Amino acid sequence: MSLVQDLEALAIDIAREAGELARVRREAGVAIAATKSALADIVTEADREVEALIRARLAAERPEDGFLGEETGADTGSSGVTWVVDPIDGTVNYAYGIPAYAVSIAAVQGEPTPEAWEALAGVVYAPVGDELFHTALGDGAWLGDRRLSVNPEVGPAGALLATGFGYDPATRPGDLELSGTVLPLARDLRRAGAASLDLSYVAAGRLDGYFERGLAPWDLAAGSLLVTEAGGRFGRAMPDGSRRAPLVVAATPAIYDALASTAGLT
Ligand code: LIP
Repeated sequence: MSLVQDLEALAIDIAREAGELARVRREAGVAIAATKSALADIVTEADREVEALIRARLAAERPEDGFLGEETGADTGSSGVTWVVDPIDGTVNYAYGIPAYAVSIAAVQGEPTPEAWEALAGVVYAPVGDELFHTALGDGAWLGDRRLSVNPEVGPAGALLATGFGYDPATRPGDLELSGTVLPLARDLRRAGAASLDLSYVAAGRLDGYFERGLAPWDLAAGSLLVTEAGGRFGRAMPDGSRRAPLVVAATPAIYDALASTAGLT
């Protein structure tokens, strides 16, 4: 197997183990461990335990690699490969018992920032429903053993779009304004609460497009590769040079340009 296929296979194995741990902990009851950037930005004991499992497995299998995780931060490696990990994406869903959360693991090379990295492999695993979205650079995007493709066109009723809102209440007016600006393109909006699943759903054709401001690198690292490997387009930038949080847009090419320009992605 090639390097990217090896990285994908390792990510799949670890994501399955991590996802099962998250599912078992959820069934046993979830404790909020702390709040982070805002009152709504929580971390559970399971987030920490799952990230520790992922980190330990990666260190054992590929000790020279770097790591960037939502809960434990960054460690530089020497191999040029960095693992970008969200142990439980959709944390608030997870804490409330809404079965829409996923383990997101990506391997990137180069500087581990979304502006600079090249994504090599990515896995988004949703343990409830046992949905394993996975990809290796150049090998396409998959749900289990089914190859994925973005929707080739958008219906006459408009695009089915998804978005999300930041944890910081100060961002809400801008988020709502953005949603209102984009709404004329949409047949409807979905707000699932897990960016990695939103991006996976674009890749799978379950959504025509997705947009959100303020995502962290670990929210989008695996899902963005799934989108592009499924024939979709992905963009991330500071909208019109503003100082607001970076805007992410992902969509089928059938709606990408209209969505990106309407959302202000320069
Ligand atoms: C979440 C994202 C979601 C966004 C939330 C939060 P977390 O990540 O997946 O799309 O709207 O504000 O950033 O915190 O569950 O890992």
